[in-house]
Amino acid sequence: MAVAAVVVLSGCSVDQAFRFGWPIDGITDQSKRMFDLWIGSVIAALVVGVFVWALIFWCVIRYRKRGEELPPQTRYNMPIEILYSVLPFLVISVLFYYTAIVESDVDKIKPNPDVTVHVVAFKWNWEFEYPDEKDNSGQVVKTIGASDYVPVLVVPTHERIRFLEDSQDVIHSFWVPELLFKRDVFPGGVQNKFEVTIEKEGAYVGRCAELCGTYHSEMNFELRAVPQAEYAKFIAAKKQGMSTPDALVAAGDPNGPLAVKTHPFDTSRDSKTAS
Ligand SMILES: [Cu+2]
Repeated sequence: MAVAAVVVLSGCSVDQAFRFGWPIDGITDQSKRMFDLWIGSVIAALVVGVFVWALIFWCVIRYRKRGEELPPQTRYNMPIEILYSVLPFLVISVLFYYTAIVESDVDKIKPNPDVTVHVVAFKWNWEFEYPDEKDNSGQVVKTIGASDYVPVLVVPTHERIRFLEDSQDVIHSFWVPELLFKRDVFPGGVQNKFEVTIEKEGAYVGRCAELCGTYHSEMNFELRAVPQAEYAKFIAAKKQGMSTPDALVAAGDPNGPLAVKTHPFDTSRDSKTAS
């Protein structure tokens, strides 16, 4: 009854209930490994929990008060003392082992990524450069956000993308919720990096996840994961000197030239609307 009430009253679907609090479907292969770790940990916790509840209820019922006489007091029972010292250590060892494996896998930087994106964060927007792609005049292909333009970061699906991160002023954090991953962007030549392979096409809102000043909450961008062929068309259009919206139209992106998951903020000081 209690479990059913929690599921029904919280408005969770059955599918969500069996995610045991996992936030959203990730779109990368890395997020699937993290999901598996989460489910494994929850099942381990439930097994321990059910065992402990069973012991509690058994003690409550089997040894309930039957009279005024004090029952025999057991102390210094070595087997039990050793058992409840060793068992928790075993439990955390197993959790640590699998966490370390998944973490090093999610964090892995392999040689020769398919696509490299240089993320440059600044107060309060983003610049995305493709260092391997140069246009006709020898300039690196890039997209820069402005107060009236949400930068759209176009990347291909099913290819390993390496993100290199630099900040021009303070610490920001690159976060696309659907990646189930975020990483701080540091100033001062400390370059963070990570790699993902995105498996699901779509438009996803990206945010700054590190409080970086007045307009931190407006520091949004959009990630477009597109098929390889469309990505190639987009890059070819950018190399000809097109703007990112024009290149998205030229590549035939179904989501259109401008961000669809977020919008530019109103720079008017009288504006009261949030992003
Ligand atoms: Cu920021």
